[in-house]
Amino acid sequence: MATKSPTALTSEVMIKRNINQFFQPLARLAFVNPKSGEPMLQLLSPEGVYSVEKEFTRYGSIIDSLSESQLKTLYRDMARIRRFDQEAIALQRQGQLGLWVPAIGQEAAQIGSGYAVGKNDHIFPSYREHGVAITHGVELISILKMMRGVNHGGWNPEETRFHLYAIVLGTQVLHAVGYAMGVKLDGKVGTSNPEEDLAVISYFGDGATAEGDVSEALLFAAVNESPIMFFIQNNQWAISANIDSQTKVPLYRRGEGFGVPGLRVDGNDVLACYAATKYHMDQIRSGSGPYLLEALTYRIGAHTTSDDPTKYRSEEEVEIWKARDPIKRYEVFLRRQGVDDSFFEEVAQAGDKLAEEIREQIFALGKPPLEHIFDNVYSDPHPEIDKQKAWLRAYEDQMGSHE
Ligand SMILES: Cc1ncc(C[n+]2csc(CCOP(=O)(O)OP(=O)(O)O)c2C)c(N)n1
Ligand SMILES: [Mg+2]
Repeated sequence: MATKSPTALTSEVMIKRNINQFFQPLARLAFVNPKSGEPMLQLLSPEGVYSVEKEFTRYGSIIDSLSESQLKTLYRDMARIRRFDQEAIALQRQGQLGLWVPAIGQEAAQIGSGYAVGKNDHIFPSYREHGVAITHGVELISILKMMRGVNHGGWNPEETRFHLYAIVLGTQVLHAVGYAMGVKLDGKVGTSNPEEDLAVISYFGDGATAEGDVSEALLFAAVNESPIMFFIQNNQWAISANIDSQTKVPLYRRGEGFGVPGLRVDGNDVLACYAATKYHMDQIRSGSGPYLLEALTYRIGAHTTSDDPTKYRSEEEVEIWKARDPIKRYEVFLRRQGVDDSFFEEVAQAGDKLAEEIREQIFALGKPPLEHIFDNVYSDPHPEIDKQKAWLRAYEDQMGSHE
């Protein structure tokens, strides 16, 4: 990738103006302020300027090897997932979805890291990783089906290696470590054949780090030298609980006491997220043991469509993080690389088309057979479940609400 010299761009000037707000210290957020002095891998500044500090050369080399088409894909998919998110919020408001979990603001952390996960690797997400999902072939409508309640999971993890969403915080991290321990026992790590090796990555939030499951997972991974990456998306809020109430040290250091080293990455910098995930997943696959990445980012929207964040956080804080928008920042970078308007127009049009398709697909979904609620509770028939099924069937028949 050849870096071109900076050119004057209107959007860049606007971004710079906003950036001046960054440096107003937010006392409450002392150690999550990117200016706090904590080390952080950043390859793309908020102004969209690409540079690699000497100590981070190994990450820069990964970006240097990306083609123009790969660089464009990162943009295309960040824009795609944001548009999808906006449409999903609208669909929920129109009564088409029971709930929606927005990931706006976290696109770089998800698309960047997602594309760095290898073709044999397994991914254990929480419930907000829609961006990671699309980098591994999960169809967007599958995610919506689950949020509409027409099935229990949405996709087949055997096909995508992207496991089902976990709503109970931190549980997926233990599942992931268990899987990683199995991978090692199967001799699929450090075989010196990169085609064979595989690793595991688990995504979880800042709030989930306070769960006992996550501490247990870190310890099991460390003592068993399991091939797993712990990927924390620190969006700084766990519903209404701020990061201050979850930790006394920066989260990239959370694994240290267990023996799991870590790194903080600018979670709004798609190139840093890609490079760090790629570098450390490659290492893990070849037998280096577990590693932890903290992607420092921000949840721009509500926790879910059932939440009202204006009740617990200031507009000023949200504005500061909007100015660090991962997509806008990357657009400035691409334009500097010589990517012109026609590409961005094409992406915008693809977004309109996606919105239309998603609506058509949602409206075409029928109601699932009522029995499905009960069918997967136990592997064998159970008299109590049969009783409940019969009761619900009679109730629905009486109400005439389920054909
Ligand atoms: C064990 C458990 N406790 C509480 C909840 C309720 N809950 C759902 S999401 C959430 C906040 C999680 O925050 P974080 O881990 O930072 O992830 P984010 O939602 O910000 O992506 C809570 C408390 C839950 N799902 N599971
Ligand atoms: Mg959070």
